[in-house]
Amino acid sequence: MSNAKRVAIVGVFSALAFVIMFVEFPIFPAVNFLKYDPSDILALLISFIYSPIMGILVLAIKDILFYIFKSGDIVGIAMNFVAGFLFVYPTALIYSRKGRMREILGYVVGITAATGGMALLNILVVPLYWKVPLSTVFALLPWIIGFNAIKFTIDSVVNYIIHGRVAKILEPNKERL
Ligand code: RBF
Repeated sequence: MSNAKRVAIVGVFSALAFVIMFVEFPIFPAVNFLKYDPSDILALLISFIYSPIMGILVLAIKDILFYIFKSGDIVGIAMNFVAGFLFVYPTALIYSRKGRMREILGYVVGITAATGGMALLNILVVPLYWKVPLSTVFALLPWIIGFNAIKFTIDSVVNYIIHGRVAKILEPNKERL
């Protein structure tokens, strides 16, 4: 693939992911600071079709744009980025076009890494961010775990269904398994 095409594709997917992030909505009222948006799917698509690093680049660019033009909340954006990274990077590394079972293993590891990692990170960050005692975070922990498990399961299912079709559009001449 040419460098120009690579830059163009990362640019287009980052811009699309940035726009898609505006649909964000909470899943559980108890933790309404956690909002679902499907933008990480674009980063996962790119990480599958091109490389894990290019997917992380899409993640970083859309988060920087969202921080500048919408949220202004550095903690929220940083949490969104870390969650996306913990999901996309291991999933894409394990996948690397090695077949359906590897792909499903990738999703399971990615969902587990993001859900477990974000549970730990929220235990550290929520008391500082909301100025609440540690006991409050532990009371919210089932919702936090449920949110991340649902978010990344939805992203996995959508990616599983569409990544082959998207690959054919982006790379029509490439040999595939
Ligand atoms: N996003 C996630 O995907 N998983 C998380 O565990 C998570 N924890 C967050 C904790 C705090 C205190 C904040 C402020 C945000 C968190 N976010 C998390 C990001 C949130 O869902 C949303 O994407 C951003 O706040 C941007 O609006």
